[in-house]
Amino acid sequence: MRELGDVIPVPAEVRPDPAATFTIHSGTAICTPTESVGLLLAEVLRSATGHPVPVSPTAGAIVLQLEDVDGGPEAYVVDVARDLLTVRANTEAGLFSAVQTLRQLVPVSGTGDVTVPGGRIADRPRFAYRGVMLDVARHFFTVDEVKSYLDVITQFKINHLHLHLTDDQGWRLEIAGWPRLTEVGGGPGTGVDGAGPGFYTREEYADLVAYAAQRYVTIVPEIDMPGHTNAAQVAYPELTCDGVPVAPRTDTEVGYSSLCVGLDRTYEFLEDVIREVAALTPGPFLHIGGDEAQATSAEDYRTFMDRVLPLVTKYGKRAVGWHEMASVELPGDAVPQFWRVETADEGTARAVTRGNQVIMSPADRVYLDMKYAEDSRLGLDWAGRIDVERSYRWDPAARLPGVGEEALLGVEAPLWSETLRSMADVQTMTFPRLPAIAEIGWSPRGARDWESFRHRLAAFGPRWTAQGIAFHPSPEIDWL
Ligand code: TNX
Repeated sequence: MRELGDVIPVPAEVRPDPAATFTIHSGTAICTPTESVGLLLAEVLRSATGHPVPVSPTAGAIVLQLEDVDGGPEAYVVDVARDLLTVRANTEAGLFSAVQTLRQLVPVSGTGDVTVPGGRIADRPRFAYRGVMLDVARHFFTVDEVKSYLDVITQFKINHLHLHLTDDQGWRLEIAGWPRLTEVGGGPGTGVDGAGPGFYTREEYADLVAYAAQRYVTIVPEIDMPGHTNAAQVAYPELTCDGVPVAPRTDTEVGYSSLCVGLDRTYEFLEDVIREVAALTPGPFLHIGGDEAQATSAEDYRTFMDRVLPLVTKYGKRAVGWHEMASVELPGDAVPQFWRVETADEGTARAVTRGNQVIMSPADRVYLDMKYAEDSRLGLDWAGRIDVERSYRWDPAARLPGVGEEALLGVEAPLWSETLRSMADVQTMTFPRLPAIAEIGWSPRGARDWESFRHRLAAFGPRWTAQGIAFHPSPEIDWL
């Protein structure tokens, strides 16, 4: 049997009661008015035991209920007693968080009774935003692949999935009125080395958004601009300043493309795109990229952002942008996402003094596309090599001068896909580093400890194997 606190992210409060073990047996049922979360828990417990685990609104020894608990919308309390296991939370998202905790306390699969250690867990997140980014522009991943990824990352209480939908090598979301974006930009030969074609129709994207919402995950769509726009300009030469068609690109250079800042057609295009993406996305965020705009002058960049930021507001969304965006005056609800290896950034700090919140994604700590070690088959190394301890031993509130705890919306781990060709590749780069970053985003700073973490992480080797998830067997961990 696992110990009550053997969970990632480590819970805020754990009080074991060794006298009160709960047994899931063939007669155990889940009692809950919240059927959606009840069914998810039932699925987990059926797989762990082979027992039927019915869900009912009136009877059962496992009780899930909505009730006031401390700690905000995702907080929950689990009480494990001898004959009763209760879960309380303010919201369904909180109950879902609790289910992810319980999930780690039972086997992935098996047949026969399973015991859950007794005691109380009272848990709540440190940050509201705990994200992962997947680059579907450099290499496309299908809706089913992304759904399977959501199934794994939610186990670590990740609640935002940022999709990098457009870049120089591809455009992956259908936009009404601009069919060539995806016909050409998502067609054969797109992606790095021409190896990652594909795009989401509007229906497919809506299906993905709904699937994420059922798991309490907010999709954050990114349309990168004014740079990283070669694919759009291949599809529509009218989006270049001279109207001359540009060649498709499948290499990994960055910083060479720019939308034409002085052209009215640019903003007609962007208004169509922003309106569409906003309409398809129920979540509050719309990411406008803004990174590596080396082909746009500083003055043009400012002109551009001053026209585009109001469009995001006009269609009811909060703009997120890579932190270069903070070189301009931002609306108060805009969110710069810090991504570089530097340990200071003037624009981000200035935005914080004006009240903006920040997402932390320092590349030297959380970039899931960095190599683990010199001999890693996958990944890049411009921000260094990142093994688990390096992902774990840092704090988002201590990274940038002027950007403290109160300024942080949260933490996100981006996974760029230049070197990736399959979901197994995606999994290998994600695990075991994502659990480290998830713990930074969720757990209280004082509850974190590297030795404890590496011990808890070791148990996930066999769990991932049982789930069919590829992972890097980091030598820092004594895998079980
Ligand atoms: C930098 S991070 C980029 C991406 C690359 C990535 C590779 C950022 C905002 N821009 O265009 O894919 O490095 O690690």
